Formats: sequence, C-alpha cells, structure tokens
Amino acid sequence: MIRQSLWAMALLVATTAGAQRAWFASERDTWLREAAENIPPLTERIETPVGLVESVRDTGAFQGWRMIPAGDMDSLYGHSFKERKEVIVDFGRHMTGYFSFDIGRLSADADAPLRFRLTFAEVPAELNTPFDPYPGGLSRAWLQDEVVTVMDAPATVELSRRVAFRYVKIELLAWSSFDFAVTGMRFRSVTSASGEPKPLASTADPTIVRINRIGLATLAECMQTVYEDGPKRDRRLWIGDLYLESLANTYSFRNHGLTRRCLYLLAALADEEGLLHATVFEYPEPHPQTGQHCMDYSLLYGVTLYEYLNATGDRATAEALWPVVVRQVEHAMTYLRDDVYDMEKQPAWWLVFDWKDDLNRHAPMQGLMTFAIEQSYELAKLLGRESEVAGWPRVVSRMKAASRRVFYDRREGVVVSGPDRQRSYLGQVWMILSGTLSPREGERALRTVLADPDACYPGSPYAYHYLIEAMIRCGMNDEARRRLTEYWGGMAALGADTFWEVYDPTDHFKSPYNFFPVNSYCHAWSCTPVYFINKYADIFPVSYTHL
Ligand code: RAM
Repeated sequence: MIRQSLWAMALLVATTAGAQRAWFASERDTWLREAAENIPPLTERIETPVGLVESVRDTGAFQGWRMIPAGDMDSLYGHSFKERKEVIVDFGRHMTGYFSFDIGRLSADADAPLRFRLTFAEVPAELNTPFDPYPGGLSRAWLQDEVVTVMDAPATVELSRRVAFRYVKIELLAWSSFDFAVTGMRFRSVTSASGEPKPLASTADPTIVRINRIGLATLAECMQTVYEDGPKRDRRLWIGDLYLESLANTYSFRNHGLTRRCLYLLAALADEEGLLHATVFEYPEPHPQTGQHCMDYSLLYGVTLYEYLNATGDRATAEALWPVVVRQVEHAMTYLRDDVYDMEKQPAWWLVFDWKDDLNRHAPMQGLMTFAIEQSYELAKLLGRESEVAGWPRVVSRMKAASRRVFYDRREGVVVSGPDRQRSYLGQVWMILSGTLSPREGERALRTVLADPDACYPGSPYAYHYLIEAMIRCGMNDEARRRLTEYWGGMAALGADTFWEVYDPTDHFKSPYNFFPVNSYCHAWSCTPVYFINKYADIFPVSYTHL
C-alpha cells in the first residue's frame, strides 16, 4: 500500500513540476485501496494426471496433431526414467496453476544433479513445433518450456512459474550412474471464481451445454486476482477483455468484487491527464503499461461500469468512478470532426476491434463511440447526473446522422468504411449496436455481408462476440444461434477444452504474433457464449445440432 501511494505521489510530483495537478490526484489513493480491498482469495485444488499420451500427426486434427493414449501413470511411476528419457502426460483438461513431481525409487545414492526440460502445452501442436529459432513477435519467454536442475535426490520438485496447460512433456537432459523414477505428479490449480453457476435447463441442446461448459472453464481460469486476458499470456488486465469477462461473470459466477477491483485499478492507474491505459499490471506493484492507450477500450470502460451498476446496484462504486467515464468520453469527443471520428488526429491511438490487419476501423470506431456515449449517458441517468453531460444526446444524434451520410450506402443497404469503401462485418455490427441502423436496416446490412465472400469477416472470438450481439439486436435469433454453435462449437469439435484467443476456421495456424504456439488457447474474450447462452435462454437452449 505504501508503495502504491508512492507511485501516486510520484505521478503528482511529476505533473505538478509541469505546473498542473494530475487528474484525479486526490482520488487515486482511495481507488488503489478499494482495488486492494477487493483482491479475491484464490481457491486451490490438487489435480492429478489421467495418463500418458503420444502425439500423432493427423491432417484432420487442429494444427495437424492429436494425442492418443499411451499407458496409465503406473507405467511411468513404476519404471526407470533413465531408460525412457521422455514422456508426455495428459492432465485430462486445461488448467492453470503450479506443477510438481517427485524423484524417487533410486537404484543407488544420487551422486550428481539431474536436469530436465519441462514443456507445458495448451494444445497438442505446441509440443510438436520447434520453438527455436523463434520467429514470434512477442517474447520467446512466454512459451512454457523450463529447464530444471535437481541437485539432490530423492526430491520433490515444484516449479515456481505458474503455467496454463493440459499436456506436459518431460525430457531428461542430463543424468548420472544412478537410476530413478519420476513419480507423484500433481498440479495445484488456482482460480478466484467461486460459487456454482446456475445449471442450464434440462432441455438444453447438448452442443450448447458443451459450449457453455467450455466457456465457464475459460472464464474461471482467466479469473485470478484480476480478470486476466489469458493465463498463459499476457496474464494481465485489459479493458476490452474485462468488459466481456464481466458480462459472462454476471451470468455465471457473479463474483462482482473482481469486477469492482478491476474498475478501481484501471481508474487509479490512469495517466496524468486522466486517460485510461488499455492494460495494467499487478506486480511487482500495480502499474500501467505507460503509453498504451486504445480508444475503443477506453470508451468501453463506461459501458462496463454501466453494466456493473445494473448487475449489482453498487451505486457507491459507480458514483466514485463516474468522473473517469466523463473524462474518457470528453477526450474521445476531441477526435470528432464534423461529427465523425477523425482517424488522422494525433496521437492516433490503437483501435483494437479484432485481430485483422485488413479491417478498416473507421466505421466500426464511429459506431462504437456512438454506442459508448449512449450507454454512458444511460449510466448518467441511473446516477441522476444527466445535467453534467446534457450535451451528450445531441452529440449522439449528430454522430448518427453523420454516420448515415458518410458510412451508409442507402441504395445497397450496407455500411462501407475507408477510401476503398470496405464492407466488413464489424462495420455493420457497430452501426447496429449503436442504433444508427434500425433493426430492419441492420438485418439487411448483415445479410449483405454474410452473402459476400469478399467482405472482411471477423478473425477472433472478440469480434465474433459483437457479431452475435448485433444479430440478436436485429432479431436474427436463428442466425445468431447457428453462428455461435458453428464458431465456438467448431473449436469444441477440434478438441478445445478452453476457448482460444484466435480462431479462424479457414486457417488454424493464424497468429497475430507470427507464431501460433504463442497464441493463447484459454482466452478471456472467448468466454462469452456463457453470457449469450445464459442471458438469452429463449434463443440458445433449444435443440439444434449435435457435435
Ligand atoms: C492481446 C491480448 C488481449 C487483448 C489485447 C488488445 O495482448 O490478446 O486479449 O485485449 O491484445
């Protein structure tokens, strides 16, 4: 706590040296304290492996590899590891936590250290793709391979690194004259998710039940002392992930203290101009990724707070953080030129939206901003603070009118974006969610891009979330159910036991980081079937398809 206050003071001093007080200077300490007081306890469970497996090549399997059974644990524990030298162990499902094993059954006194390489994998191909030379765009150290030297034996070895995995490969790198067995593997899984989500109706379609279960597992593993984006990588709080995780949490675990913590943490760590960082870290002390701002994420903060207030009735938190929402909206408004978001204005903040380089983000951004201001105004109404932001409804209606002028091709009935008039799914989606298009216009626009093979389609579960929401908004319930079942069910059919950061059914190797093993295969923003299935019970649990 003292270090946190020092951080806030340092920020204040740095800014006052430049003559002005930092925004929210007098609130930050309280917000950090609120964040700290809402750190949830982690629940631990001891898990044991289910058996040994072997990798086999299979062009029909996800990324070309699948696992087949290769014996029970006794066939490992009861035998010489020096002879075997390598094994892959399956824990039966994806989990997050701490791994340990024993070295025992020595044939003679240990006269030298042993050395192992342990590689933890979320999906089979991670164990079958050489990591080096490493071509990835993110740190090589995210990959979960560790070299462990064991100085004495017998011994219990616990890795200090938290890992997220289903399979672990153990290779013997160095040994001596004595023989030994690797035994007693166990895993201390950790999550802050607590409580039992409501069971689905007994009439629920088995596919929907399965997708819901995988979504819950994904969410629970991402729920640690913040809503992490992925327990393998990047293990931190991002606003966009928080928004979707908190929605799913509302319809499942209802651990609202975690949402409260994350909202306060982000507010306390805003920059000196009061602008939110898109992502923050907890360790070694709470701090932001300085300079990392995403305009779409900043605006979604207010929407998250609005949803949080609706779910909890916690007015005190909403009151406290309301000024942060106002600051984000008013800052975004400085980007408007003739009621349209100016993509040229500097600094040009990162606009996330999707893992799709070719997506023109102009129409999506215009729509998202309109949506966010409207939702933030709803928040103002709940708090009785409309008079503070009395100009917002007018901004919203002017933006909608401008959107229809600039982005809507009335004749074709479709939203276009950018100089090449790109037709993207997300362009339609955000103009629907903002209410710029009526449900009828929205349905027509969506059907136009769905039928267009050249339209820019979503590349991540994050973007797919908003597509499903937009379909429901337009009353395209059958289409929403079919898409959700095909997309998330597609991952399930390929063996996912948690949902992936990136999934493009046409390209299983797609990676925003130029190396698919560093993708996250248990990813926060992919858990939202939990939200859809439980919120729209009339749309989802009817019998449809079977995997
Ligand atoms: C990556 C993560 C995260 C996302 C950001 C924008 O680091 O996948 O989920 O929110 O990018």
